[in-house]
Amino acid sequence: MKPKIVFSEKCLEYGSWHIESPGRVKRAYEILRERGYGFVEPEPAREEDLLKVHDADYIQLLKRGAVEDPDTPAYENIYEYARLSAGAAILAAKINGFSLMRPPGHHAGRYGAALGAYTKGFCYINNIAVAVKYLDKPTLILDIDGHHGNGTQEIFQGDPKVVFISLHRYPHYPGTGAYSEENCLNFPLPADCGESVYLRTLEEALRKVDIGKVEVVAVSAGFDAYAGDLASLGLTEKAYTKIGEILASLGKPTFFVLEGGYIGENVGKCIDAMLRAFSEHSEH
Ligand code: Q9C
Ligand code: ZN
Repeated sequence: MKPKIVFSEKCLEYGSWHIESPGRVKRAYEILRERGYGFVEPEPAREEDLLKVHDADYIQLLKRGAVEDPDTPAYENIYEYARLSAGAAILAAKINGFSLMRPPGHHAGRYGAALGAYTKGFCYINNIAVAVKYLDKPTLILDIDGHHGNGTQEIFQGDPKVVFISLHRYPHYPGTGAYSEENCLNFPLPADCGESVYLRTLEEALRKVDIGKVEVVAVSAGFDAYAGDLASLGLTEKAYTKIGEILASLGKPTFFVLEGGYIGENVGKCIDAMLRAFSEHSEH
């Protein structure tokens, strides 16, 4: 059975001028609806769930909207939108689904902008981190967004329950992820490296993980490594099909949280490619 999509139209209410636009998610939603996916509505995360990941003072600033940076605007009610996106990640974790929500999260660190970056890269709350802390199980976080998941690394570095793998374009925003540190395994890749380099690197990365100790796989599912997108590594749908097969071969409960990917048509097609391959190759 294909994973369910966690989605609320509320996430389309703000920011139509920004590259991290409602249109990208709306288009992806339409494609997945046409292709027969089932949908479930999220609820906002509770503040206590956010506080397992973020500093209380940062959450207060977010409530007041005092978190603007050059990439990441202080939209009206952004706290509520961010809380709903985090709640959707929690629901995806509970049902092994795919959270198709915005804003994204993997550049948000404990105090806002993570690991020395100047901006939060369109992120407010680290959604996948909230979901992983909620489950509180030994987890492999695989970040396939084309940018380094610097916020996720900052939050989980040194955490014995978590292994974090990120494949990303380098040098590129946010500037981190050039090398591995402790439980955070980073695989910097040159622009437009292409699918065979990417998939070889992913398999090498997964070989480094003691998979017997992993109980959950959490995928930071960004699609801006797609050819021509913001962090292009030259991938196409075919690569996401292979990623879905590789994830299925791990044989673990798996959930997905949308990160970047700015060409909505591609985002929808790649989600379908990945989830279809994942479900077809998973044992029932
Ligand atoms: N303003 C995600 O894909 N670009 N974020 C910085 C200088 C930031 C990407 C360019 C890209 C952030 C979730
Ligand atoms: Zn990205």
